[in-house]
Amino acid sequence: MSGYLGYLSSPANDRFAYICKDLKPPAMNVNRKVLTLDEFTIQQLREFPHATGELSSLLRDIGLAAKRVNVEVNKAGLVDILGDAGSVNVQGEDVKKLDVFANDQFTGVLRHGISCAGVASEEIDDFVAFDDEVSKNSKYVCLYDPLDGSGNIDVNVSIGTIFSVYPRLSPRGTAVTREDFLQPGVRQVAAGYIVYGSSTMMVYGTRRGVNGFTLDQSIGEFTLSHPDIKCPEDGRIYSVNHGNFFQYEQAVQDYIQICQRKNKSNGGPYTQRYIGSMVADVHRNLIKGGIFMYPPTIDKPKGKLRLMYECNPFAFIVTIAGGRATNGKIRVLDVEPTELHQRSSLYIGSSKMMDELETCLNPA
Ligand code: AHM
Ligand code: MG
Repeated sequence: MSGYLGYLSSPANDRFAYICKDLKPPAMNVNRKVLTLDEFTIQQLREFPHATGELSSLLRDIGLAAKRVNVEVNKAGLVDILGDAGSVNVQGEDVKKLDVFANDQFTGVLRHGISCAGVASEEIDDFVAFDDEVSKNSKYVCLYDPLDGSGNIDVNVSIGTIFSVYPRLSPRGTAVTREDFLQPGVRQVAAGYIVYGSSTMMVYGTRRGVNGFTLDQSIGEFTLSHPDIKCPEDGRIYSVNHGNFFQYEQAVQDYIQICQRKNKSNGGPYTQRYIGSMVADVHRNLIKGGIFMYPPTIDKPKGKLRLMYECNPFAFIVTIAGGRATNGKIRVLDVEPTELHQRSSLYIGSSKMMDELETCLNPA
C-alpha cells in the first residue's frame, strides 16, 4: 500500500483500501483568487472521467445549506428584535431555534438533492431514510452535527457545522439501513466542516486532500482560499477544558503539565487556547499546529463528543492533512461504531504533539 493511502489504512482496515486504490495526491493547479466551491468540485470531477459527479453534487448541496445557515447565524444577535425561539415573529412565522433551523436546512437540501440516500444528525434520534426513487438510488449517506457549539450562539462566539459522507452498504434502489450509518470512520469518502466565525469558511477533505473555502459575501459564494491544507507536523497550542483538570486521568494530567512546563529550551512555550467550539478550536490547530483534547472525565467517563458526528469527520480531515487522531487507545477512524449517538474521547492534532501525548497515555 502506498504512503498516501497509508494515511488512512491500518492492518485492520486494509479491506477498505479499495475505495481509494486509484487515487493519487492532487496536482493542484488552480487560480485561488477566483475558483468557487462549485468550480473547484467540477474541476476535480473532470480529472476523473468515470466519476458520476454524485459526491461533487452532495458537497455543493452542503455548501448551499451552509450559506442559508450563515445568514441566520449572522442574525442571532437580533433575536430580541426578531423574536425568541419558540415565538412567532412579526411576519407571523414561527421562530425556530438555530440548531433546529440548521438541521432542517441540511436535511432539506440533501433530501432534495440527487446524491444522498439518507441522513443521520446529532439533532435527530434515529437515521432518516429518504424514500423517493432518486434518493433510494443514490450512492451516499451523510451524517452531521448541524450546529456544533450552539451554547456559544448567545455570545457571538464562533460555531460550526460538521459533516461526514459514507458510501452506502445496502444495494441501490432500496431504503438505507442502520448498517449504512454505523461504519467505521476509515470508510468515509469525504468529511468537512463550516465555521461561522469572523469569516465563514467551509473546509472539506477527500482522500485527494483538504481544501478550505471562504465565503465571499459580495458574490455569495465559497471561494478557494486555503488550497491543499496540511496540518503542521508540530505546534505550540494545546486545547483542553482546564476546568475539568482534576477529573482527568493521571496520564492526561501529566501531559497537560508537560505542556505547561514547555519553555524555550524544550520546544515551548506552549499556549493554551480553548474556545469551547470544537470546530473553531480544531480549525485553528489544523492551520497553526496544535493538539485538541476532550478526555474522559469522572462525570463523562466515555467522553463528551459524539463519535459519528464530531470525532470521525475531524479524524478524517486531520489525518488526510497529515495529523493524527486517537481515542486514547486506538485510531478514532478504526473504532467500530455500535450506536449512532455514541460518545468518544478524542485527542487530535499535529503528529509530534500526538507522539508526546501518547508517551503519557501508553507508556512503554
Ligand atoms: P454540543 O454538540 O452540545 O455543541 O457540544 C460539543 C461542544 C464542542 O464544540 C466543544 O469542544 C465542547 O462541546 C465543549 O465542551 P465543554 O464546555 O465541556 O468543554
Ligand atoms: Mg456537537
